[in-house]
Amino acid sequence: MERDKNPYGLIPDAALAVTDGMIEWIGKQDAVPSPYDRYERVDLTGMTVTPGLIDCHTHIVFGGDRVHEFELRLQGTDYQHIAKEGGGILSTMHATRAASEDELVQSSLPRLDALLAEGVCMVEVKSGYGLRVQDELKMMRVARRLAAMRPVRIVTSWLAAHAVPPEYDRRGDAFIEEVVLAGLHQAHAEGIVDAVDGFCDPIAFSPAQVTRIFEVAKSLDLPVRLHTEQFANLGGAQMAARYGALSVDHLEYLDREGIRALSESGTVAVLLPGAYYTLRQSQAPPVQALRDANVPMAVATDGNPGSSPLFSILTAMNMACTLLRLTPEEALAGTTVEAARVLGLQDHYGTLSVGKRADLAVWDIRHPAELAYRIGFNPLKMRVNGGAHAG
Ligand code: DI6
Ligand code: FE
Repeated sequence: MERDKNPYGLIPDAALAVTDGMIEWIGKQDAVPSPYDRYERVDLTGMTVTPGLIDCHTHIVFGGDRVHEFELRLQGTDYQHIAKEGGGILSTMHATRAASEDELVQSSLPRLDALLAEGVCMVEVKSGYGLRVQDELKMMRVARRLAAMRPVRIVTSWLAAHAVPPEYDRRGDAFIEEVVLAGLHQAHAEGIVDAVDGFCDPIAFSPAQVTRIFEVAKSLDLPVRLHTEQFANLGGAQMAARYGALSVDHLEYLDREGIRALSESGTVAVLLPGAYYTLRQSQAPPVQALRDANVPMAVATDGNPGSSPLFSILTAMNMACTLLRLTPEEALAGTTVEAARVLGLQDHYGTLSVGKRADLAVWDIRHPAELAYRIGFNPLKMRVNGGAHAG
């Protein structure tokens, strides 16, 4: 997935050497330098090796489920209406508050494992279903515990500004001070938060409110990201770009000014086709305009109980192609090199390059375009995490 090479940066008949969890050499098989003769060899004849996949936007830690809302939506009730009636994110909030840390670990593990089974080596996990300091912290601790239980890197985002809980009804600003920011300081001190996220939407927080959060993030030296332009356009993308946001996510209602701002700030556009599909949205994110403006695009599952109960990165890639018209190459870049950029880790992850971490996915396919092609079929042969065989 290195740029300025063949499509996909593909090297036919390749070999790579791994030492101490890092890629030490990569090139053609017939050009392997002789010092590597004494290395242990793994024969991957006929396979395709890609960077370990990266799911850069998930909410896999949560309590309960939202299957009843699935039924309601199928009968015609819309997502925002369910949210306004106290369902949606708030329904998951109740279940998440009620769950212990151990229970959340146990309920989240199968979702994490489903991602790993498809070659994912790094997963971002957000808070945002506690909406009280102690429960937001609990979610972040669960994410850190998951990282210790599986060979995977987990990156956490503080998304306390996801919805206003009932006890702060009509007091969004007080919620931001007393929960979002008070909790952020604690989470930061505890070392359990890697980035700050928010939801900028008429059913959530205004750009002015998010600005307040981003100012504090900046003072703590934490990178920012934003869920924005999902159901309406409040100018969240421009605001996030002003803060040098790593990413803006969803973007169905992104406009020209937003695209211009992103192209200037280098912010990655994260496309979440699972939510677009689940909510049967009629307006797709402006992929061609993003491409024309050279805005990098990532693809993620948004795995969550409501708007995107999708825990398959390969399906997200397929949907990104079929529903949003990405090329299979863009879809793979979106779950490797661009996803690494979203997490601020592009120097160490996301391509098969000398000096980067040896996170590899080995597939029983002949060409990388096949990854986005099939639906509900998993050709993963082997996952390698930091040079170690990981299933
Ligand atoms: N937009 C989404 O699609 C997720 N969060 C957000 O801000 C959905 C969260 C949920 O419905 O539980
Ligand atoms: Fe999300």
